[in-house]
Amino acid sequence: MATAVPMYGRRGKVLESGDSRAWRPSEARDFGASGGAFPECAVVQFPHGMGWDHGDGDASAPVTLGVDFETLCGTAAAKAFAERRSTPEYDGFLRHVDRCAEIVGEYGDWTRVASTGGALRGAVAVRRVSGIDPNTVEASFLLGEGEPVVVEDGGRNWASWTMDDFKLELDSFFVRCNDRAPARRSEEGPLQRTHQLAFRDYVDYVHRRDGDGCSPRSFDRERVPFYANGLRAFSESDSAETLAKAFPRPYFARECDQTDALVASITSELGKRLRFDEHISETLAKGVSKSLDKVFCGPRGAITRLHFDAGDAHGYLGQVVGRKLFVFFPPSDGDKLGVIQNDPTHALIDPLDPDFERFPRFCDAQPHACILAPGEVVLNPRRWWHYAVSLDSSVTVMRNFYTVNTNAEALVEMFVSSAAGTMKDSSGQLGPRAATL
Ligand SMILES: O=C(O)CCC(=O)C(=O)O
Ligand SMILES: [Fe+2]
Repeated sequence: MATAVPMYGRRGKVLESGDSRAWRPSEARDFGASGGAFPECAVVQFPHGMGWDHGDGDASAPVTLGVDFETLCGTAAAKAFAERRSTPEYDGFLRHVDRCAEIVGEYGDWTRVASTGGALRGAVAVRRVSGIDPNTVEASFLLGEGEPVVVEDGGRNWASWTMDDFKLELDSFFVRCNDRAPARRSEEGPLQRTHQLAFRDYVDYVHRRDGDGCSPRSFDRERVPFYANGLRAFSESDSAETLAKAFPRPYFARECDQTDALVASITSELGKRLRFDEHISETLAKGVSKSLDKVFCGPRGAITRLHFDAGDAHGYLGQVVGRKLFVFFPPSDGDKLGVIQNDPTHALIDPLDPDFERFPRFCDAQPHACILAPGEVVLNPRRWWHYAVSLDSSVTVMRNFYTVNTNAEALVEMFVSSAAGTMKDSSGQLGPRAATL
């Protein structure tokens, strides 16, 4: 008898979602009466049992060439990590390192001037505060255009984990990493390369690559680092609860992160109007909330190119391991940064190595820069452009959030489109109710 096979879009989404628990066929009966294969499932399959081992042995599993999917992915990743390939932004970062090294001299520490040297000369130092009153955060930093701020004790209730603590905890969690982040709809220069592997193997790669010390000479100048960015470890890993306990919401965000309350009222309102059963409302609420907490792990030189966060979201980014250089530009600088036409939340300027000939208006843009150390959290108001690069092997915990007074509308929109998607998913096409949203 055929097993209950999840519908298209709900199975084998390993490549898209990074969820290694997604359904994949593993027994003959999974292929159903038609015997057809599932092209979207990344596992070796044989339609109509072709090539199946019908001998004496166990005929229940598809032939897997003796290796499982995870192993195959890990091998491909290791090969890509060893390839000699770079990207314009990694080369730009290395030029910045060299300019900073020139400033401090042979025996100086280039990271001391990483936020003030080279192209960042003239950058405004991001304001630093500590022990702030959570009730003042919205008015001081989020209303109007807002202003980024480093909360030096922002991670005071966080665990001080090392990268190896993350490795132990996340272990076999299957993660995606890539050499150009974030992904863009269109790419100038080399296309983004993406690989997947177990988190423990990724951490081994980071250790191997970075070694000790971070002198300009110790950078691998031929191989761009792969960055494990936007990991949904808070929601999709078996360690979600442990992580939530180790890295609770920072104290200063207690009042201004109103996302949970907003999500609750939006789902209940939407549920009433669309006559959802409770289950759909809950699935929606969880799905949206889940997507907001992320982990970023990478070697020195792992870069997030210039962008602002989609969905009109505010964000906070906290360092748990290593230091990270952030460069911000105010929303009003957008037209000076080489915004990508069909990708308006992304910009082409490299803040560390700008091409003034191509983007002459960049001369008038005002960078704001900071180096974030472990335990510090930077608040990133909506629509502020930002660029980030790891100065050490790094782990960052990040969350996007919403407040009633500033960006709640965008959250509503996100729900409406996500609700339409959910209805589309479960009926195979856009249902009549979703179509009228
Ligand atoms: O690499 C980082 O820490 C920045 C991440 C970020 O801004 C984002 O993914 O939206
Ligand atoms: Fe961002």
